[in-house]
Amino acid sequence: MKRNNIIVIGMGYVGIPIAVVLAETEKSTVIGIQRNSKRSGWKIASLNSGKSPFPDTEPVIAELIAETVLKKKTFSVDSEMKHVEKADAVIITVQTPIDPATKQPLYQNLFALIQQIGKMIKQGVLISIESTLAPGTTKHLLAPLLEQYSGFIIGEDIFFAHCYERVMPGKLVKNIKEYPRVIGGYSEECAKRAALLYEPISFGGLSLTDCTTAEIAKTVENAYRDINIAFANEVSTMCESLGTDVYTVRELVNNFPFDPSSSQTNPYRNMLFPGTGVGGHCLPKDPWLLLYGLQKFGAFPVETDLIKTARKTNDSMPNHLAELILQTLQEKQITIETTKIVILGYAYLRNSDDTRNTPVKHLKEILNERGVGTLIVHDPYVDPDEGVTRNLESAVTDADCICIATNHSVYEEFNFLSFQTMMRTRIIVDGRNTISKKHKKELLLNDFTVVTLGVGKPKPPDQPSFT
Ligand code: SAJ
Repeated sequence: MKRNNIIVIGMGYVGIPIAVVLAETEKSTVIGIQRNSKRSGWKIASLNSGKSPFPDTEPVIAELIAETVLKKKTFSVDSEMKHVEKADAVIITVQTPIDPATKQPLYQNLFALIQQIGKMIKQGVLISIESTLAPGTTKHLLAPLLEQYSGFIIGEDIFFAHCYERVMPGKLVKNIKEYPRVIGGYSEECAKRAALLYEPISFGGLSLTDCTTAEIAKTVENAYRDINIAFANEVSTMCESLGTDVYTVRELVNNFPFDPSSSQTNPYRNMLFPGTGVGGHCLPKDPWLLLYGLQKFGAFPVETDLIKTARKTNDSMPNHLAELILQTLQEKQITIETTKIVILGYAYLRNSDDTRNTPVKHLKEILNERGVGTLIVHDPYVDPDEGVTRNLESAVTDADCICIATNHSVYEEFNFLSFQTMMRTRIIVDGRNTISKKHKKELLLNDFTVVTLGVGKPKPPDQPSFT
């Protein structure tokens, strides 16, 4: 397969890494297409000047952009779709959001893009869609559109595959090169052609399958993680009720080795961490894409309570954390209307500036709805324009409660004792088990109240009842 001219549509967390990794091989000239919209159009000039849109959190990408744009000159960005006409391969990486109310995919933009591409592509082109899709989308929705608007037959004149991404913030390039890539072809020939495109950059190997299986694998991969996080969240609330520590329970569960003779082997269990909730652009969305595909293209209905309940459990965690805060304030006879609360962390993920679907947004909304007097959010990574402060001292001054909502490593290094004289009341509610056991002991000895999500108050022994 010829790979001289590659077009990558969508210059975001997925499009930019795949574009620069392909451009780095110098086997291809890559043009990134970015809509010149108000929100993201600035990326065109920024990328063409060799600058990364996320320099702080993705240093490797910044180097690769500079190298491929300025030195090798194998990567450039434009807003014009006309480059598709000469493309040997088109990689689609646009977002596939869901409607927050109906939980159904908002495919309008994707359909319009497929129609536009269909009208422009030449014979022999390979189209790879990396965006996460509901199972059945490639085969039943996008392929017919592509054939209708191009007049070509997929598998003979043109080739179409779903080759989903496995990017993770902070490891965008590493994952592309080192993780196995699943290639979901519309036909066997399509899968083979797509494999030729990805083979030179995929050192983790390629797994070829059909497009629907690939769509299921991707959405299941994230539904699986979402359910496991929900399990940890549910166990954490059980431990609160039973007066025990979920983190101790998790350590004991996970120290159950496959092979007792060498406990370093993979544990038999891998219980995840409870917390403030589940944010990001993958887990809150992908389980719903999976369910939509089943509902729309499944041959018969299937009960999917587990997946839906997991979503509900994870979405309930901001409320649970708010209750822990309000109960603790009440125990200290602090009136909600005059209290000052500081939330540490707004990003959905540790050491990240990414606030997509952050559960802390819900925590803020709940506390404001409950009439909290003053609410301030601190985050060392997130842009202050998102309503967060970088000035911690002024934030904690006269505060009654500090709530740790995101476990940025900077908070792990804090000596919270230094806030002793600044705070009005010394309450800390730790949503992410960020404060070490040792520091927690020091704080308790210095008139702090420290409440950790998932750690219950030991219950006094019940009087034995012999009735
Ligand atoms: N979270 C927990 N407890 C955990 C793990 C995560 O509450 O034990 C929360 C996080 O705080 C965050 C949310 O879940 O709010 C999502 O965290 P994540 O670690 O899953 O990170 P994401 O959203 O960036 O997920 C991506 C996914 N990657 C792709 O879809 C390509 C996911 O499949 C990966 O497993 C994940 O990165 C990863 O492991 O880093």
